[in-house]
Formats: sequence, C-alpha cells, structure tokens
Amino acid sequence: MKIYFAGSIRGGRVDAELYRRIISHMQQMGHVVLTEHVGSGNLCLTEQGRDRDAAIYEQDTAWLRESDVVIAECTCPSLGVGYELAYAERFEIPVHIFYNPSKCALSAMLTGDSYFHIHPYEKEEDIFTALNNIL
Ligand code: 6IA
Repeated sequence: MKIYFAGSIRGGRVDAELYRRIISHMQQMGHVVLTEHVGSGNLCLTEQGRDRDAAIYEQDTAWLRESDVVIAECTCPSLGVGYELAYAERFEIPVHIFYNPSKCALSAMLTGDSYFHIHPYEKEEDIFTALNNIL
C-alpha cells in the first residue's frame, strides 16, 4: 500500500523519534511510505516563504490524493496535520488517527467526525499491533 504518514513538523518535534519508528515499522511490513521525511531528525522548521511552502503544499496534497490510506500520529497538535486529515476525507481516503490520551486531549473536530478511525493508545507497542491489523 501507499501510505501517507502525517505527524507534526512546525507544530513541534517532540514525537519525531516515535514518527521515525512508526514509519520504519510500516516499511518493514513492505509498504511504501510517501512521507518518510516526517520522521527525519533534522528538518528545517522555519517558514520558507510563500513560494517554497507552496511547493511543499502541492507535493503533499498530490501524495495525499495518490495514497491508499492516511496514518496520523496526533498526540502533538499540528495545524498542518489537521488540514491533511480533512483533505483526505474530502478525497475519501481512509484515515487512522493515533494519539496518547495521557499526553493530550484530541480535538473534538477529530473525535467528533465519525469518518475518522480513532486509536487511543497507552504503549507504543499498541500502535504496531493496530497497524498490523489495519494494513
Ligand atoms: O503544521 P505542521 O508543520 O506541523 O504540519 C505537518 C504536516 O504537514 C506533516 O504531516 C507534513 O506532511 C506536512 N508538512 C509540513 N511541513 C512540511 C515540509 N517542510 N515538508 C513536507 N511536508 C510538510 C519542509 C521539510 C523539508 C525540508 C523536508
């Protein structure tokens, strides 16, 4: 499957290592992760100007439209991830949202939207078990 993994970038990189492990797990299952860079350690977090950011937007929305499923880790709130989830819904791409309820309260705009598959987890292993069932 072609997977669009969504995780916070300018919203904060506190969970970047977790993103990297989730991406690696999905790759080891044999899937293509279109957004491997979301798990990278040294991303530029500053605004790049409208032109550069427009290129990011065009690439990411193209990847979203060609993906088979969106997997999102939403413990760290991110405006960009929220936008991507609504964009995926518009194109009827299945969306699975993971978050750790002991660290955050997920937005009602996500938990209240029955389109989304929501996966609260306690331990990191729970994410991998769920992914094995989903993918
Ligand atoms: O609002 P945020 O920055 O937290 O939004 C994060 C989400 O938007 C991620 O799921 C990404 O798919 C997307 N996104 C945000 N910034 C970038 C980006 N910046 N590149 C690709 N996707 C992005 C440039 C980093 C580049 C140097 C590798």
